[in-house]
Amino acid sequence: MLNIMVLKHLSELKELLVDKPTRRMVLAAAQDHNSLSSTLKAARDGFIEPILVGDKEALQRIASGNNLDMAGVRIIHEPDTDMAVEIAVKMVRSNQADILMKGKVGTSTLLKAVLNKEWGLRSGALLSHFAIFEVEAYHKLIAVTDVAMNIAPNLADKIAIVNNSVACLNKLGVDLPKVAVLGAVEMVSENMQATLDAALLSKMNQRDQIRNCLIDGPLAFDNAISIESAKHKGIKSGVAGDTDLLLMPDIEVGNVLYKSLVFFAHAGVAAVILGATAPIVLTSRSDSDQAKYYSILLAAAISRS
Ligand code: COD
Repeated sequence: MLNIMVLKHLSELKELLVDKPTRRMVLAAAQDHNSLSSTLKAARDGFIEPILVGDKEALQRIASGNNLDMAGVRIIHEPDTDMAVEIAVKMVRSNQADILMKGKVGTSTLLKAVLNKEWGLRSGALLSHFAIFEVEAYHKLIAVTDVAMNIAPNLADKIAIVNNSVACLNKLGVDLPKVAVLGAVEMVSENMQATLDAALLSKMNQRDQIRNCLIDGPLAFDNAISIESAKHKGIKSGVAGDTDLLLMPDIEVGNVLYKSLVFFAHAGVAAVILGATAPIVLTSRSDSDQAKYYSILLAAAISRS
């Protein structure tokens, strides 16, 4: 199988979908121009079969105003946003759809529906956000977690976040992803919780308590992504300079890195929520149409077969 970490460009995600069956994707509160156009493009390219749940009149207005072709696309008319989200989540739960995508609805409304104890998509695992970036200055795609869901993960949460991401990378063909646990420094400091958690995660990995990956940390950002920086500091590491996955200490660091990569480094991004019974495409309003399109492709690539 093709290994995603030999890829340099998100456009190559398409190669992971060759010979994979078309996935059914339900767009919740579908009357959102960017989400709708990226969904229709992914459908036109043959990667998904879309189901739109939302306000039909608004959908038709957006489609005709933006030259979007919705011919043959299944639409479930539900103008109430909360109800549209509930219908979409229940369709995934009852196996009428393989992927859930957020449309014109707030992130926390969608996540709370996904976490609903009676009809949500809980699997028993912690849900976490997983993003893959295409950055000109790095020699391959790089994954980052968790930049958007878990606010201040403790050690147990970080173990679950690593496990979610590693399982996802394994599905994408990376047998032993290199995981860098970030801190502000590369030495363990009793005053910095992130460095303590990083050291524990590394030791748990060495002892096979966290499997299918190679973890090192704490690593400062420069050591994680640059072998010259690591050598300069005298760091011996099987991860430094060739990281596949960056584990963030908390949502603020993660979110600032995400936005810096996109706005300063003009990085491309694809992102999904992992740990639910199905992948969830949950991009933010500021994400480009292309980011939404690649996120749909990523979700399709990891969706159950
Ligand atoms: N995985 C699994 N279960 C969870 C998770 C999770 N990540 N988070 C909460 N739960 C469960 C809890 O165990 C509990 O049973 C129930 O859900 C409610 O838990 P609360 O009260 O702690 O959580 P909520 O409902 O107040 O909030 C959950 C959110 C995911 C909405 C919250 O963590 C959040 O707002 N995260 C940040 C999302 C965000 O704003 N991102 C934008 C950045 S771009």
